[in-house]
Amino acid sequence: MKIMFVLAGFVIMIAFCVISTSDIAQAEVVLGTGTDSLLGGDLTDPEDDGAPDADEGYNAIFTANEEPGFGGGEFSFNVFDNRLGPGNDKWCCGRGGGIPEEGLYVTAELEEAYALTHFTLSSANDVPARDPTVWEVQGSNDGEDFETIYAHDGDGFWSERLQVVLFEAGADFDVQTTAYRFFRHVTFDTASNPAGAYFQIGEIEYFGDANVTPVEPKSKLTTTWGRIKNAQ
Ligand SMILES: [Ca+2]
Ligand SMILES: [Ca+2]
Ligand SMILES: [Ca+2]
Ligand SMILES: [Ca+2]
Repeated sequence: MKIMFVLAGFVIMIAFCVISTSDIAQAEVVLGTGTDSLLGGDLTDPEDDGAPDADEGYNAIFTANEEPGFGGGEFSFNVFDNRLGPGNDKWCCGRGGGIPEEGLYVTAELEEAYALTHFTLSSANDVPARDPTVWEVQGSNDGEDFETIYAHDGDGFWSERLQVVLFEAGADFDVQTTAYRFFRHVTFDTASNPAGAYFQIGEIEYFGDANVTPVEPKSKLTTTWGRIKNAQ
């Protein structure tokens, strides 16, 4: 009987440790403001040698359902120009008439598939009312059917202009066991939508693992329990 209580105690202790660990995970880490606070070397340009005005040096094919292109305007591909600043360093400001039901999206097609490990999203320099409030990061392997990887619920998370915020698998979204070749950012709403100039994003960086080994969530608990049993 006594051994039963000891074992029950162990189980409660282990469960408490597992729950505490998941609660400790920090969400939405602010890295700083401006170009220097970007992580750099993301999947769309690992060498950071992209020349946006010429659209050269990038390691991804970009597409968008609004304002495709880099140079010459505040176009959508400027979220991958490795810069945070005024003018054309951002994608701005909405095509008028409000955000369509499908959202405003920009897609990066990579040469090989990666499981998303973390990404950064940065605010642009204009008024906060144009910042995305409801948005998703999605993955696909055919560029047509997309799965939601991360969905933002409408809360504001930028406290400054040109601020770089990090979102991590295991803290902000599920650890990925599926690798994707297409990553898409979709904005469904902003505070000022649908009036006037209602949209802006400064920069997006995606990071991933090309060789994912799925982790069995219960393996740690099973191993610990096995050790306890063996010790009896
Ligand atoms: Ca490059
Ligand atoms: Ca524009
Ligand atoms: Ca940019
Ligand atoms: Ca980049």
